[in-house]
Amino acid sequence: VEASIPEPQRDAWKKFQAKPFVSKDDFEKEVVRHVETTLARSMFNCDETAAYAAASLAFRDRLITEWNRTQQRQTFADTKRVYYLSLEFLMGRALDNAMLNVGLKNVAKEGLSELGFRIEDIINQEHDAALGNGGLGRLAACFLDSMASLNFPAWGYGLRYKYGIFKQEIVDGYQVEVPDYWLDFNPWEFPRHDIVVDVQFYGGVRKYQDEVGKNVAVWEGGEIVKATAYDVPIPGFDTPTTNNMRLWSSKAASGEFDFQKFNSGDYESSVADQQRAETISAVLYPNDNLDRGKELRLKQQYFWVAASLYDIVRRFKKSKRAWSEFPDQIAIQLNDTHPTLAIVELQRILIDMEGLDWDEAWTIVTNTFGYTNHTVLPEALEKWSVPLFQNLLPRHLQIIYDINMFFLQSVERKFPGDRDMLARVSIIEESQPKMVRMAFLAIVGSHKVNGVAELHSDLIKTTIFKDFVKIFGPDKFTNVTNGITPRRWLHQANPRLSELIASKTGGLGFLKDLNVLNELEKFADDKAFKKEWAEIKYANKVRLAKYIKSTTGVTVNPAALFDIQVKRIHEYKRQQLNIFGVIHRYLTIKAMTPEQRKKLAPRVSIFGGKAAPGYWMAKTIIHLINNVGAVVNKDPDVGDLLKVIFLEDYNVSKAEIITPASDVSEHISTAGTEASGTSNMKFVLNGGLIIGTCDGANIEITREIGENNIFLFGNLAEDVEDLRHTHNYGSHTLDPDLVKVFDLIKSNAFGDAGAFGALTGSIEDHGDYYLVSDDFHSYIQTQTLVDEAYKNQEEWITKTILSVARMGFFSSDRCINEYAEMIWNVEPLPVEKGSGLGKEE
Ligand code: GP0
Repeated sequence: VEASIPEPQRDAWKKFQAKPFVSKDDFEKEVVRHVETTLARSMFNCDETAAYAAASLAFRDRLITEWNRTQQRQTFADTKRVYYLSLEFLMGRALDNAMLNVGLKNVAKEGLSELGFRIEDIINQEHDAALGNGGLGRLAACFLDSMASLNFPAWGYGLRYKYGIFKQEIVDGYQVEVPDYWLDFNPWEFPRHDIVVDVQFYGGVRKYQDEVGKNVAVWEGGEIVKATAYDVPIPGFDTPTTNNMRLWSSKAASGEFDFQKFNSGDYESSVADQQRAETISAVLYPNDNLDRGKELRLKQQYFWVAASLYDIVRRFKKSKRAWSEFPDQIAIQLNDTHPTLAIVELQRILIDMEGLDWDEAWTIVTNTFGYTNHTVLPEALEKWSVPLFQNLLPRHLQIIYDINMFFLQSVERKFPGDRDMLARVSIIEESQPKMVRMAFLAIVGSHKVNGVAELHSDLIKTTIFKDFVKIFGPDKFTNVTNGITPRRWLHQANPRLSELIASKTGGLGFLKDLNVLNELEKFADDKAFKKEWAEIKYANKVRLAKYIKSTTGVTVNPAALFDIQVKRIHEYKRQQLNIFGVIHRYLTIKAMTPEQRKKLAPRVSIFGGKAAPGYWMAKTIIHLINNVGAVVNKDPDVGDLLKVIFLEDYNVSKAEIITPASDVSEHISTAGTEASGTSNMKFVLNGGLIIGTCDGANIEITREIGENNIFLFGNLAEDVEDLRHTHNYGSHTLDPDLVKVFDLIKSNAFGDAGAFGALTGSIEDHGDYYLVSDDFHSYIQTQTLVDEAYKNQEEWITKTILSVARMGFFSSDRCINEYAEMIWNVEPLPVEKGSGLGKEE
């Protein structure tokens, strides 16, 4: 309150209020000002980096003005807010997105051109903000875009990693990891040195009864780490709403005990304390769909959760409402189990700090949280050892035990005498050592649990969370099928397609209501339209071909069929199936007569994706892909008929070039393993067909676009268990075509076969857990259908148009509306249009 300017002086403030630029001249003025003052340069030493910096600062000023207004508007309206807690936000680049969302990209383009720069070159200066591993982190980024675009009062909370996901280099066919130091120059964040939260670790708990006989627990001792807030503005598309992503950065608490050490001559150890504290937010763990149980990771989780909740509670307390109104004002969504400690932390704040009764507090807690599950893979389900917890967060462990006790008592009442049930659902696993099962804690502490595609949401109810459906009833479990933001994944990544669609559907409205794409159905057989459509695809392929040439040196023919699989490298995602298929194609081509070869559609198989540094098998797959490429790409018998490319360092900005250039893309996980997939949606939305298994969102994509427009293959999820059983206990004969592929590998055709022994062995000798052999025949057959279909370009183009026309459902706007209605119970805060928005559509 003291910081607020008194009424009589506010006129001066209003008079000199910052005004966001709208015109080209004003933009140029801002750029020049930033070059000449903020950056201390001039027209005589302004390179592209400086121009990028200045252009970004100009847009940042604009965003922050709207950010301020949005925050004031939301505070004033005092309606319910959403907090999206995610340990990953895979944002990619911000400048292009900001320009498009505020509708000033053309202004910037002309302005930059008058100042002597090409906008593409400037955009390309930006370092990706890569604070995520893959789908989960990118989903969080798409959700932020949608929440802002739909005017929801919503914040993202995350960690400000000094190092995002590593940069991948390929050296002699092997993946090498290089640290990604991205904060060198980051104009998109605002350090809030005034917003600092103390976070406690270690120590012990003292319990006593106060004068009135109430049990009191005091967590004391241990050490304090400071969390500083860094804010990143999130602009909505075609709306002034600019939301906030708040990322926390760690620092040692300087003060008494530091000072003591210093005075006692222990300077070195106080510096070491500082460094140890900074380690907390230093690096993103590079695992996708895998839990490693490292202590530092648990420290990260609590650090981020404690700071975020302190911030949320502080904001709530300013409103002076009763605690019981907390869930009416606040919805917190847990992106996977990583932030599950928030449940425990809120309970702790309410009972230990604010003096509420357990039951009263617990009602508030459970009504506040929702939990999103992203996987059924057992190796990805988080568990933390009890001794580790005991040491790091002693009070939280006690509260977890209490939560578990009350929960198990309620189960006992519902299912008297069912000891097995109690053991199965206990939040504490009775292993050696005991483990805290985070997913169970998340379920017990939330009012809704959702999966991310229909099949996945059904699977969690019938497998890993089956007992909880019996306990809480089926209504606690729901589905929100994932989506993607059409702003980044169509408008930004594929501007020409976006423009063509706009010209036929009456403007850019489809970017706000993706179902408008439906209007394209009537052009599916329109000659002229199809021609333009095909030209755009071709141009996007030319762009990718150039990129391939410049990064790998390999020349690919843009008229060939581009077959793309880009995602994290994982056995369950089955890049090995793809590369074995490629080898099979290679064998087929080699056996063909020149006449037969003429009839085959030339193909470029493109791979990209990172392997977790400790995931040996995934690295072996990358190695094999590269070695196959090295042989195939220079085989004169093959020529243009087959090229195999591995694109280094797949990330968001590269995805923006790759996605629009596919003819087919591969989404071929073992049925039942990929929770949703989201790149499948991106590819179809950009006019590519997909080859996929009946898994994740592929199933819903098929339902929407029609089964004639997708190449489905492989065993079904319901048969996977039996097949695995047969592999292990019955007879397991490999597919004969796959045997030929293995024979070629073993003949050292792709370098020393010893390097790939573990990979072929996992299929031949170790049960083929991911059903590569079982699906191989069906996969090869389907690839042949793709070849055939591609020859009929007229039909192919029609299929792609119809598919795009039917993709409206997969907008992340639809997801956010579903979350808002079914889980958060929040309303958007509408804004009058035109307040400071750009003039472009
Ligand atoms: C799921 F469990 N996902 C995990 C994880 O640790 N990391 C991750 O990215 C992904 C799923 O694999 C997904 O199917 C899904 O679409 C995404 O989370 C978002 O829900 C990959 O696309």
